[in-house]
Amino acid sequence: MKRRNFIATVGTVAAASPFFGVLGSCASETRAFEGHKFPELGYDFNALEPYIDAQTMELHYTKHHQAYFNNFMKAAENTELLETPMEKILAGISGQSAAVRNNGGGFYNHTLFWEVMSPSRVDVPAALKQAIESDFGSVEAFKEKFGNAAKTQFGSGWAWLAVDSAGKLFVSSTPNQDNPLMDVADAKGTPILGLDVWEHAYYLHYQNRRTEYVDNFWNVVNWEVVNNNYNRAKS
Ligand code: MN3
Repeated sequence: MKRRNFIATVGTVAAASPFFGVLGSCASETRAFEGHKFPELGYDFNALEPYIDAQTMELHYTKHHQAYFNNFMKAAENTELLETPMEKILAGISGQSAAVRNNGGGFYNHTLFWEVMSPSRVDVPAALKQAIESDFGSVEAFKEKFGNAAKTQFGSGWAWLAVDSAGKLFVSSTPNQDNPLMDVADAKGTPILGLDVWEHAYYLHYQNRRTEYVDNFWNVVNWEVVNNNYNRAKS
């Protein structure tokens, strides 16, 4: 596989995540929208082993995520969607086609997913820890709630930690490639952490053991990025 395409180092990601531009936030918030871009993966395919295996990462990124992006761009061709930030598209997704909903969602969700993972373990920063304790009781209680959402999502979908319009954290799950930004979501807000529980995300390594995959997710969460997402969602 063409590893040379994905040689960004972990340090580079921490310093300047390429995803912030795609998600249309961070310091570039005042800048004009520059179009939809397929993100770089900020680490090597084997970087999250043994929790997420290299083959799964490679297929997930180069095949699944790439396909969502390509199909979204195809659906957006010759429409104003090309010039519309993804957050805005998702907020009005009930007025879009199934192709835009599924592929735009898949494009956005995976971009966030790669971003919130890291090969090196990072503790939960103080600000986010305090908010989690305030809204869930404890970090352990939050992890249990999020884990349950991931484990009990029927069929394909995602588990989320998100911030609602009042700035409060909540846990939810969504089917398929939906997410809390969508106007069709039961629980609406800004996702700051997401876990893919489609079988393509874990089946090669874990087969039917989704529970084990979900429990191991905590070993690869990049809490620094989640904390940054939290601060942006609140501001
Ligand atoms: Mn996936």
